[in-house]
Formats: sequence, structure tokens, C-alpha cells
Amino acid sequence: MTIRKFQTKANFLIKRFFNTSKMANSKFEYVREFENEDKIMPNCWVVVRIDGKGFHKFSKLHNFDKPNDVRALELMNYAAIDVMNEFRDIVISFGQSDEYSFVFHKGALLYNRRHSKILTYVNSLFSSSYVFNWSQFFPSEKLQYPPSFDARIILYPSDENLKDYLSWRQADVHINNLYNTTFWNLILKGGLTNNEAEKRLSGTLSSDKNEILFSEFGINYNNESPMFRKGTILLRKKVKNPNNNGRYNCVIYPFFEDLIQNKFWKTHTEIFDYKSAVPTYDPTEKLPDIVEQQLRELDRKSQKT
Ligand SMILES: Nc1nc2c(ncn2[C@@H]2O[C@H](COP(=O)(O)OP(=O)(O)O)[C@@H](O)[C@H]2O)c(=O)[nH]1
Ligand SMILES: [Mg+2]
Repeated sequence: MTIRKFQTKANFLIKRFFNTSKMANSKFEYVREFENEDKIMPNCWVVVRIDGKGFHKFSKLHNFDKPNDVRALELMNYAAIDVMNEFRDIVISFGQSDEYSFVFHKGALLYNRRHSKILTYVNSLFSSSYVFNWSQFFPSEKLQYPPSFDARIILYPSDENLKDYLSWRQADVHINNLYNTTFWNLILKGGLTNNEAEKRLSGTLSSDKNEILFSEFGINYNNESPMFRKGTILLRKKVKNPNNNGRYNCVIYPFFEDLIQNKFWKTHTEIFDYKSAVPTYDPTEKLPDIVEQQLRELDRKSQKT
């Protein structure tokens, strides 16, 4: 066969192959029509809330401290920071117990606002970060099985709705934590059984629980750790980096403030003002470990480049 004839034959075969696969492709392509268009309504706040599956059992098996385990809460915060570093449209997050809420600004356009993409990316990154960083927070506790989290998206059309949503979650922390703190003190220090403690607390008001804590265990509930009482609020702030000639760096900063009060929203105006620059924050307290860790990580990265 001459070279010319060989080329013609080869071209013919290549064309036939591509035409056949093109035909096959167009024959099957209609199945794409079965995929749902799942775009989230525009101009609404997008809240992704994740919640640990069966954490009652998980916390028992991994010997979480009662009623609050600092390691477990800090691991949740750490995983949430990973999520916020990946998804820049998240303007505020709120965590307590085995749950975290991530708020995407109502103007966010990521993934064309596709519901399933946003939900699944957030949930899978949170879950994998939780497992990836487990041993850093629980060095002496082997992970016994892979934990999982459910996730949902809730849309809020007004700023007021969003504030009420977060206030609802924070009020939940207060109710649960006051109950759990009293319950576990009655058992661990008061010597009651679970049933006896439950009976003792049945029908009690907040003031009754405060009184039990104070008169029987010498505990002033207001002096309990703010992270336990208020949950963790994560915001983007610029803080002075002591290792970087005092230059300011952007970090995700944990706050344990009362967001039910209007003062919170007046202080952190960047939550609503999406396009504003990340505000500087000069804390009066020592930088939290989780912030120092982020600064060290930034220093390490900038030394590499
Ligand atoms: N001991 C302890 N348990 C915790 C802590 N955080 C979460 N939990 C457990 O996780 C549960 C979370 O509540 P929920 O989501 O309603 O229960 P789930 O369906 O079992 O995940 C709580 O009821 C506790 O049993 C903690 O810091 N310490
Ligand atoms: Mg749960």
C-alpha cells in the first residue's frame, strides 16, 4: 500500500470511529434531561446546617467529657474553619454540640447556586476534616468508626429571618447547656442516678436550675465557659500577626458573644455588607489557639513562596 492510500484508509477509519461514538453519545444523551434543575432561589440567605448522626452513641464510645468536651467542640470549630477557608461566600458560622450552621451571603453565586453542589461539598469537606484532624484533638482516643453528618439547606429571604434563625440556635444552646450542666452535676457530684436527676429536673424553670447549681454545687452558671453557654460564632477578621512584624492577616476568629442582642449585629456590620473589606480586630484578650495556629500556617506558606 502506498503512503497516500494508507493515509486515506486511516482517515476513513478514524472518521468512522468518531461518527459511531458521536451517534452513540447522542442516542444516550437524553438521559441528562432527567437531572433536576436545582438552583437555589436568588437573593436569599443560604444556611447549610450539618448535624452529627447518632452523636449520643458516638460521644459515649469516644469518652467525651460530660456535659461538654472541649476537645470535641474545638475539633468541630476546626473543621468549620476549613469549610470557611474553602467557601469564601460564608459570612458567619455558628456551632454548638454536634451541629454547625454555615451562612452564605444572599448574593453568593457559587456553583450557579446549585443546591446539591453546595450542600454536598460543604458536608463532605466538614466530615473529612473532622476525621482528618481527629487525632490532633483526641491524641489518646482512637477513632472507632467513621462518623457521619446529615445536612440541609434552609433559605431565609430577609435579614431579620436570618438573625432570628441564629438567635434560635443560640437560645437552644442556653436551654440545653443549663439543663445538661445541672443534670451532670446532680449525677457526678450529687450522687443521683440518671433517673433521679431527670425526675428532679422535670418541670423546673431556668431560675430553679440556676439555684440548684449555686446552692448545691457552688456554681455560678454565668461563670461557666462562654463557649459552653453561647456556642461558637466564626467571623472573618484581620488580626495583628505577632510573628510577621505585626502585619495584619485575615483569619477566621471565634467569638462567644450574645447574638440575640442587637449590639452584636451593630458591631459586626461586615456580615451584611458582603463586598466590604475584612475588618480589623484588635482583641483585648490573648489570641485563641485556633487563631495562632492559622497565623503559623500563613507564615509557613509565605516562607515557602
Ligand atoms: N458528653 C458529651 N456529649 C456530647 C457533646 N456534644 C454532643 N454530645 C452528644 O451528642 C448529642 C447531640 O444531640 P442530637 O444531635 O440531638 O443527638 P444524636 O441524634 O444522637 O446525634 C447530645 O445529646 C449528646 O449526647 C459533648 O461535648 N459531650
Ligand atoms: Mg446529632
